[in-house]
Amino acid sequence: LPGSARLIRLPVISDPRGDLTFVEGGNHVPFSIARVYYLYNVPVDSERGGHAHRALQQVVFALSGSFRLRIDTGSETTDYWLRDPRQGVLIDRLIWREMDSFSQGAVCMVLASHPYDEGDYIRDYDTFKAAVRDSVYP
Ligand code: T46
Repeated sequence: LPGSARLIRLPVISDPRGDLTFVEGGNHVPFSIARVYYLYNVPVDSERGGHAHRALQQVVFALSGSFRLRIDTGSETTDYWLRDPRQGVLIDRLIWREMDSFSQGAVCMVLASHPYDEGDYIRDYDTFKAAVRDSVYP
């Protein structure tokens, strides 16, 4: 749903050789995956995000290490401390997100529903709030 975020759990196949997790677009994530990107070598005091998207849906994972993902719907804020590579946060469109407190060596992987498009970003918080209002009361 637009304006919502929730945890997604991926399957894990464990045997004495280790763990294997997989993700299928349209199955474990509710969109077909058009893009994958990852953040790494992130300084501990770095802050990333600070924007929303008009159309993009994404799922954010900590493949290694940990970080905080702050989700802001415009009316409430939820912190997710991501540290389990099986568990991601599905971020629908029109959600403000901020990321910080990256542990040393953290790797954040993101699955995205569309290719990169700067025009899809809302980088101003008041514009974000107005877009949320317009989507709730069109
Ligand atoms: C998001 C959070 C979780 C590209 O050229 N292609 C890409 O696919 C991406 C993601 C970024 N870029 C360029 C755009 C900027 O010049 O890389 C530069 C850094 O991107 P940005 O400042 O947006 O990075 P973050 O970590 O603040 O945000 C990113 C995503 O952009 C955003 O969609 O939800 O990760």
